[in-house]
Amino acid sequence: MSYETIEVNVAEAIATITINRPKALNALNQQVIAEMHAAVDEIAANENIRALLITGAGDKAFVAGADISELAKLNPVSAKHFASRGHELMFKIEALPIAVIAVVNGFALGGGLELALSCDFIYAADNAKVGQPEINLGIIPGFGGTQRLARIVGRNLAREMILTGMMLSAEEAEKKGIVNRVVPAAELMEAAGKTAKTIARKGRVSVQATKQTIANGMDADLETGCKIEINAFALCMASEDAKEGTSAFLEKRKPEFKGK
Ligand code: CO8
Repeated sequence: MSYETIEVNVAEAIATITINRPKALNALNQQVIAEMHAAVDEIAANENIRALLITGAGDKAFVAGADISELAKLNPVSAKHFASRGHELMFKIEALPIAVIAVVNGFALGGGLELALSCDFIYAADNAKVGQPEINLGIIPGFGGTQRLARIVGRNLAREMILTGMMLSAEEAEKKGIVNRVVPAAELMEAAGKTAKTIARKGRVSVQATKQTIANGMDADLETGCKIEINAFALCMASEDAKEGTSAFLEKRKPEFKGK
């Protein structure tokens, strides 16, 4: 499939989606959201793809937010539709059975930070900046920022960030647990690619089970979360990958996971 506002590449089982509107700092307009939906569906349907990187074109921004020129024209009805489509996309990314790494190569603001937060984790360039500056536009985050950011950094820092619109440096974002790793800008893609390849070599069944178990348990109480884990663990044991992984260890060889 061909796209106008994003680029999708697949190499060595790793897909990369690059949001490609560098003149608007890769701002998310409705076309980007629609094309991202289609690209993520395509990736979900391709069993040969084992990890996904999401990044922005150019060296200045990952995504500087929703496209403000489009936002300015929304009424409550069209805003609800746009916000809902954005939320659906974030949930679709979270539900992918493969690892998804946000490669934050510059500003990740508003909808850009929300997109990054829907990925499994974030690697950021040392010059990146993250924030939820919607308050400066007289609005609030609309692609999940009030919810996912608070779950990651806690209620009080989320309140401070969203109420002030402050930007955090990559280093501060790493300290607060928003970013997993800060890398010199020139080495960012390579570092994320290396981690993607590491996860891509694991069994597809256990990668998916890990993601689902953490996601389903996060909002539950500890006992319920642990019950979810017990069931997922038992299901994993029915897979060929589990037999292969344990046999390979005992036979002192490298496992060859088939993803079944
Ligand atoms: N939307 C549209 N265009 C943008 C955006 C944006 N979010 N951000 C930057 N641009 C454009 C600028 O207008 C400019 O275009 P032009 O060259 O034609 O004038 C170009 O990108 C370069 O930007 P700047 O000249 O401003 O570059 P600076 O280096 O001076 O500043 C900043 C960089 C700090 C990133 C600055 O551009 C900025 O503050 N951008 C806006 C950040 C922002 O407020 N983001 C939040 C947007 S709202 C949002 O994300 C809500 C999400 C939920 C929506 C729910 C749907 C209903």
